[in-house]
Amino acid sequence: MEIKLVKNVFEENETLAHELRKKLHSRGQCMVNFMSAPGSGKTRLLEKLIPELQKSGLKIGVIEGDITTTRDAERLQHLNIPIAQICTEFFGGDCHLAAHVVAGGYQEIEKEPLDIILLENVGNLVCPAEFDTGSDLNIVLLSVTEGEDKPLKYPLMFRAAHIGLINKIDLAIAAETNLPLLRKNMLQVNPKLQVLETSGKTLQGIPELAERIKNCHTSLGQLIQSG
Ligand SMILES: Nc1nc2c(ncn2[C@@H]2O[C@H](COP(=O)(O)OP(=O)(O)OP(=O)(O)O)[C@@H](O)[C@H]2O)c(=O)[nH]1
Ligand SMILES: [Mg+2]
Repeated sequence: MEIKLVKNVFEENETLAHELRKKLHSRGQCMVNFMSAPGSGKTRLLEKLIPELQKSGLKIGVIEGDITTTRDAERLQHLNIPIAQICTEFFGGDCHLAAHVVAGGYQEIEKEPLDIILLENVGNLVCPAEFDTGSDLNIVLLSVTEGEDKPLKYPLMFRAAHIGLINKIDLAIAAETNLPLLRKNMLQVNPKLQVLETSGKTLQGIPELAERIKNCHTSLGQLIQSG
């Protein structure tokens, strides 16, 4: 009997991610996927990044991904923007967001006029990187307390990312972080990674990060105009 070799178990996810991306683009929207280990500072960063993006008149929506609780969505509620919270415990407790799950989250906010959708993935330094979410930009956060070796030990997310944030930079001295080594390890895994130092406390690097995200949205608009 012929043996069927499954070459791409992620094929279905990729198809759905492609469809979602196409749908967003047709509406002039782009999506940014924030990934990191639990507690690296994704939600706190979003809290500071969103007002920075709003300064340019951009309409921001958020899709939050967690296994349980609506805590992260609650922390962003004061920003008064459309937010969808996904809790994966209702369908198996996945440690990542697959494209069909993100599409479900998007459905909850798609009636709102939005320019940029910020997606906070489930806290996990490995699995989320395996799934195309339909985003245009992947951002990985590594906080200075996690150790310089993490890009080498968990390379997948750093390879999948366009931007790498060295986050909680305000704690670098207290944590005795070797910043040049951390940066070198990130770039060893992915030489194309754009590395920024950020802090959700002091706001260091937040305007630069907002600029990169705005550029992504602008270039998307140019792409649509040129057909
Ligand atoms: N000093 C300092 N603390 C931070 C910074 N960013 C986040 N924190 C703190 O770190 C803790 C975790 O931050 P969160 O924003 O919840 O991290 P997260 O990545 O969203 O966590 P999960 O959603 O559980 O994966 C909180 O106590 C934050 O206040 C930062 O830039 N500097
Ligand atoms: Mg969070």
